[in-house]
Amino acid sequence: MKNFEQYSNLTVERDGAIVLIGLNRVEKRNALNDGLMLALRNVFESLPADIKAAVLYGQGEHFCAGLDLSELRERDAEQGMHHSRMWHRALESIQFGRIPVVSALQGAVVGGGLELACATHIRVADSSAFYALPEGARGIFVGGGGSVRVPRLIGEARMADMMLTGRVYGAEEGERVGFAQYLVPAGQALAKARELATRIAGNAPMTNYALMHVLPRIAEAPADNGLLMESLVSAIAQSAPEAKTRVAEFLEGRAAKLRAGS
Ligand code: 1HE
Repeated sequence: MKNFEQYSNLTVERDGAIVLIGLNRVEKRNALNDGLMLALRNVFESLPADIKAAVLYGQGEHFCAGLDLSELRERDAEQGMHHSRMWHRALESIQFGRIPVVSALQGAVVGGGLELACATHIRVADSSAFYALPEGARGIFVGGGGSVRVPRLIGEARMADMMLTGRVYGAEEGERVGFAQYLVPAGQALAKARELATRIAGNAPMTNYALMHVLPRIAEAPADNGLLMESLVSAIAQSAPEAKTRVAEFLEGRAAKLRAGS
């Protein structure tokens, strides 16, 4: 594969302007060990400049069974803290990287696997997907950014319920509460994620950048700061030559029409 390193626990494949990154520890349900987290960070930090969007998916029947629990036994408190910080850096390389990431979810999306999915920008689930935070039952706590990212998607009360009671959300309920933005029939998540990533790759880079890096900051800022940031970014985006070309295409009747469901 040109331009990409080979990884034993990840598959990395280019398709035009998008890259497909597959978790590849099927025999362990794609449980995330240190090697896999470091590989993920490495791949997201070294994407070639002509890659404009990514798809993240799990090989086999499950997206990801979370943290590799066999590695947990070996850590004391200080090592545990550094390990959690290592996860934070890896997941930040996805959420605040250079390109939007669409995840394709099936089967287990649990524990650290859910934390990983929550660091992507769009989640496409098929009807086999289920979501859980078994950390509660294992006597631990989330350590991969879940306490920050999960409440932003589904609310703090639902997250507390998941961890206190072991509640598992099925695919339909998961879409309704906000885990996934798209729900598709079994086996179709990867195809839908590819379609969306291809569309995203065709956007103006400044628009994609603003949605990844500015929108989440505006969402956390006081309203007056947010409005000012919005004006600044909007002015920068509309002054780019690409924006002028796209607006001209619309005015000359050459842009695709907006339609419900498209
Ligand atoms: C694992 C792991 C794992 C599977 N660490 N080895 N995550 C969890 O608590 C979820 C644990 N996993 C499961 O509940 C189930 O494996 C699944 C529902 C995901 C899939 O079930 P199934 O029947 O298809 O597979 P399995 O038989 O349970 O597992 C197959 C093998 O994968 C088996 O190993 P084997 O050597 O006996 O074949 C399992 O031990 C192994 N395996 N999941 C290690 N997670 C940054 S903090 C994040 C904290 C967390 O993520 S805590 C939540 C961890």
